[in-house]
Amino acid sequence: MTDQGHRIVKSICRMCHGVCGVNVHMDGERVTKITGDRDHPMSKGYICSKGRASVDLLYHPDRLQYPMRRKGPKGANQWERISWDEALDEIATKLLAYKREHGPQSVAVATGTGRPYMFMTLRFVNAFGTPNFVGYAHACYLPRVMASAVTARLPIPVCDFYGVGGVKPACVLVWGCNISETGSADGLAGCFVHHARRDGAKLIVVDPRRTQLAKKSDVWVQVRPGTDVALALAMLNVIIEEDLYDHDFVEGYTVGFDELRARAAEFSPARAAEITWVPEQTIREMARLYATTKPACLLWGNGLDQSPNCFQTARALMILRAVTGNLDVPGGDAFWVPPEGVYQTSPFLALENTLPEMVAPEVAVSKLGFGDTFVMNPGVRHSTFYRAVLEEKPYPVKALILMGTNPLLTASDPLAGEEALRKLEFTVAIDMFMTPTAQFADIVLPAASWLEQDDVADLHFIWCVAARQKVAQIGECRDDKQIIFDLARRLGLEDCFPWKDVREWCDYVLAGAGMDFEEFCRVGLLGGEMRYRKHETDGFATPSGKFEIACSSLEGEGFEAVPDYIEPPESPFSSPEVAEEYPLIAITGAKIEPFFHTEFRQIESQRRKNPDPIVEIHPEVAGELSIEDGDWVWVESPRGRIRQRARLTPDIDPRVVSIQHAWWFPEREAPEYGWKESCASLLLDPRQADPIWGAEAWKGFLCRVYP
Ligand SMILES: Nc1nc2c(c(=O)[nH]1)N[C@H]1C(S)=C(S)[C@@H](COP(=O)(O)OP(=O)(O)OC[C@H]3O[C@@H](n4cnc5c(=O)[nH]c(N)nc54)[C@H](O)[C@@H]3O)O[C@H]1N2
Ligand SMILES: Nc1nc2c(c(=O)[nH]1)N[C@H]1C(S)=C(S)[C@@H](COP(=O)(O)OP(=O)(O)OC[C@H]3O[C@@H](n4cnc5c(=O)[nH]c(N)nc54)[C@H](O)[C@@H]3O)O[C@H]1N2
Ligand code: SF4
Ligand SMILES: [Mo]
Repeated sequence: MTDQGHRIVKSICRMCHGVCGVNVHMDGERVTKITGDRDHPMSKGYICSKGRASVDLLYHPDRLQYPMRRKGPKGANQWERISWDEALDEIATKLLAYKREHGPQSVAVATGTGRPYMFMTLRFVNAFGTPNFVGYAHACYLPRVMASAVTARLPIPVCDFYGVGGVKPACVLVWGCNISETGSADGLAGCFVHHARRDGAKLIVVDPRRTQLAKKSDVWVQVRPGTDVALALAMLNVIIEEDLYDHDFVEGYTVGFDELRARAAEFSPARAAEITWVPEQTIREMARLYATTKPACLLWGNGLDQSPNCFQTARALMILRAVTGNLDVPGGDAFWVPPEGVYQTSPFLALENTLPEMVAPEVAVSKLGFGDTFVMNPGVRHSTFYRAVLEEKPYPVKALILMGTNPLLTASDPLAGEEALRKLEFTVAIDMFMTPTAQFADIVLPAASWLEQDDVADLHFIWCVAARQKVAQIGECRDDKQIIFDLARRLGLEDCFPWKDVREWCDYVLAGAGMDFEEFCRVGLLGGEMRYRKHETDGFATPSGKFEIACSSLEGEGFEAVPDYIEPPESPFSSPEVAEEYPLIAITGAKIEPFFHTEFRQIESQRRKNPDPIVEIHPEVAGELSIEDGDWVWVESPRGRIRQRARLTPDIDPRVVSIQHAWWFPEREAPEYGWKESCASLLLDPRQADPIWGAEAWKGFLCRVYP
């Protein structure tokens, strides 16, 4: 592949959650372009615009390149360059002093979405001894992981699009997931749904918006936001009444089917049609199509996570998979077998690796936390954290480490967040760019992008690990894993972090598989040996030994053992007085292809595709409100008001609007970069939460729109 200095390095993109195999084109030491790798089994050549823009990110002039210390007042954007040693020594000295004087819980760590170093962050938090791990566990993915865990004691099931068992899905039910824009949501490359469709699979899409996939579907189910569990229960009603369920699986491997039958009987398609706004006939049609087309897989997404029904919705979808006999069968929803001997670092598989071996029992996560009462959820919500800082209850919080997160733009209660950030004594931000949140830091550390990292990329619950290779070095940027090693050494935590550098760590991960990182880079990928229908030999590791349709751990905590529906607390039905003033249902944060949450707005190729924040609204409603396509409009909830541009589209329910999230304008003036103008966080209410999980209604609250 070498030709006058031109060479290609195989790697795994990480501009999103990253499963795409790519060719990194190098001219000498310089990365010139990224292309899809046709030979890669994870993505078969697919690449999106973000993947291609990796080069622009890598060499972006606004990248943070050196550690910096704040010199002026907080938020004045005055910084001085310092060395890594100075920065790390100062951080370690401060953290140790807080630990000594106020206990480890006075230091909190906040992380963003799952990133390659998540495992290390969890390990760090546990080793340091703080339970205060602030992040998006309440809003993203983990509820589905935990719902799978309490129901089946297995990792999250993943659609088996690959045909390793000799069969591919004949029906794909896509539920609250827009994988053609979100690319690789939840460890799966989006192209596979399109391939399945091309190969003739039936397609059902449950989404309040007519997405690209919905346009290609056999049945598009335009559900009212937040009511999915009622829809799932009505499907179960039809499936049970018409005897379309898998008797062998239900009788052999489950507990609680009778309770389910009784609950489903309460959700006739007629009743569910009133709740969900999905016509009765559509409910019957989707239930029959899904239950009778075998094998079927169910692709779920973030559309379910951010609702007061979040946890029970995920449970209900697990049950749908199980009673139709699609769990762990070829072409259905697989529980992948990870590659033999490879140390598991996917944070969700590795929860058990990170926690017990590290945590002193007296500081186990959530025992000392801030009083969030969501027993199933190990994370701390931002709103809870901000309140704890401001009120110093249940104890004072002194320091915060922000590891790759921009919560003022991506979590609720951002104005309280701003106050809390002003109040904290010491804040460290680790990021690739300066952000509105990082502006409140005392020390800022420059992080490496994926092209500057070596990694044994675990592809969530996919069947393989793949090599990501460091090909560049920008300024003094460091891989987050290395930053944690360097800090841990200074904090006396070498026992938990015995690795000198990232290479040594990668070798450790691979040792059980009998190779080192160098060899792994030559091999590129290590796959597991898939076994289907593992329950036939192993049963389920739940307390009952069965797949728990009626869930004993939920029942033990005083919750409904079988999924039930609750009306969202702010809705036309539960709060008609609010609906009078705020008549539209808002969903926020349907992800869009060019950006990753707050990221890439400074990259020209990406910004060009979506220069301004957009709210989608139906033309009929827009007409009544005298709003034209492209107009700047106010979007207001009982919490706040922002400005976005109206996009008129018939592809959304007239009673619903879809608001882009995470907006800021890096080109505008520091420290705020205009974030208070258009950011959806200002509209959210942390009190509208799932009683089991603490998920907030970021999809499905009330708003109004006006010129
Ligand atoms: N209203 C609303 N809000 C939402 C959502 C929604 O649907 N609606 N979605 C939510 C979801 S699902 C999630 S997961 C969260 C995500 O929330 P965040 O993770 O906070 O958002 P990002 O913008 O992805 O990342 C934050 C910062 O991390 C930096 N970063 C990126 N990669 C790295 C890295 O490798 N190392 C380091 N140190 N920094 C890095 C970026 O430059 C960026 O400044 O947002 C949530 N916010
Ligand atoms: N380009 C890009 N890719 C990303 C990200 C990104 O920011 N940009 N973020 C990454 C992250 S952290 C995540 S969590 C994933 C999320 O990726 P996905 O799982 O695809 O989730 P979303 O895009 O949040 O929402 C999916 C769909 O849910 C619909 N929806 C909204 N409310 C409801 C509801 O109440 N019920 C149902 N059934 N559907 C609803 C929305 O209209 C949307 O089309 O994407 C990842 N990939
Ligand atoms: S979908 Fe994600 S991993 Fe694939 S090319 Fe796009 S950004 Fe990279
Ligand atoms: Mo997410």
